[in-house]
Amino acid sequence: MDFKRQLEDKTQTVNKWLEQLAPRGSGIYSEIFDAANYSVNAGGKRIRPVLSLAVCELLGGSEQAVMPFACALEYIHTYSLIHDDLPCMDNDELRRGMPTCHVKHGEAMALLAGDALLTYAFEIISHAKVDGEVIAEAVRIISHSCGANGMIGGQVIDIKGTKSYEEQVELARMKTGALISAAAEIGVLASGNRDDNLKSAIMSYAQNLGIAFQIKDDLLDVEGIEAVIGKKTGHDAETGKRTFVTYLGIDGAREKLQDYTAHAVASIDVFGEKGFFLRNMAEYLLSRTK
Ligand code: GRG
Repeated sequence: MDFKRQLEDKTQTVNKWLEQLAPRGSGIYSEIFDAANYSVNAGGKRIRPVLSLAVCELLGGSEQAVMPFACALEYIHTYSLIHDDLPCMDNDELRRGMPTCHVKHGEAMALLAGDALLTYAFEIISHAKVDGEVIAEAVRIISHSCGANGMIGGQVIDIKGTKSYEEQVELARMKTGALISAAAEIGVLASGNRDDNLKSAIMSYAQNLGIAFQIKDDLLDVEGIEAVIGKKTGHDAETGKRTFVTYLGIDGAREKLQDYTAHAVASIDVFGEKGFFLRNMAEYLLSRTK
C-alpha cells in the first residue's frame, strides 16, 4: 500500500476513535461540549495521534492499546490551539479556514473549552484498558510534555521572544517538539516493546521531526498560501516575532529543515523496510503546504 493510502487509513482510524471518545454531556452547560468539539473537528491533520499509532504498530502493539493515549494528546493539542488563538495570546480569528473557537463561541467559552479538553484528556487516559503502571507512565509522559517544562514553557519563550538561534531551537523543542516526542513515546509505551535501542531510535526520530515541524511552520508563515493554510500568513513579521526565518533567512531555514528531516529519517535506519511509513511521514511533513 502506498504512503498516502496508509496515511488516510491511519487518519480515519484516529477520527473514528476521536468520535467514539468525544467529550459529551447535556444540560444548561452543554455549550461547553459544542465549543470543545467544534475545535476538535475543525480539520486538524491529526499528525500526533497518527504518529502514536504508527510507532505502536511498528513495535508490534495494537490500536486498542494506544488510541486512548493518542486521542488524549490530540485533545491537548486542540486545547493549546484554542488558547493560542485567544485575544490575550495571538488574537487570531481564523484557523484551518474556520472562525477560531473564541470568535464562534466567545472568549470565556473558548477559554473553558480549552480547560475542559486538557482535563478530559487525563480522564480518557484513566479509562484506558491497559495495566495501571502503563496508565501512570502515560500520565507522566503527557503531563510533562504539555506542562511548564514542555509546551507551556515553550509558549513562555515565544511570548518573551528569543535572542539567539539557540534559543529559537529551544523554543521549538519545547513548544512544538515536546508534544510530538510525547506522541512517539506513548506509541512505544503502549506497544509493550521494551527494547531500549528501538526506543532511542524512535525518540531521536521524533525529536528531529519536532524541530523540523516548527521550521516548516515558520516558513509557511512567510511563503505559505493563506487559502491553503486556512489562516493569515505574515503574522510573525507583523508582530515582530523572531522565528527560524529571522535567524537563518528563507534559504537557510529550508536547509535546516532538510537537515533535521534527514536526521529524523536516518535515526530509524534500524527498522529497514518496516520504517517505510515513518520515513515517508517525515518527507510529507517537509513538503506540506498547511
Ligand atoms: C497552552 C496557550 C498555550 C500554548 C501552547 C502549542 C502552542 C503553545 C501554541 C499553538 C500554536 C503553534 C503555532 C504551535 C506550534 C506547533 C504547531 C505548528 C501547531 C500546529 O500544529 P498542526 O499543524 O495543527 O499539527 P493542525 O491544525 O493540523 O491540528
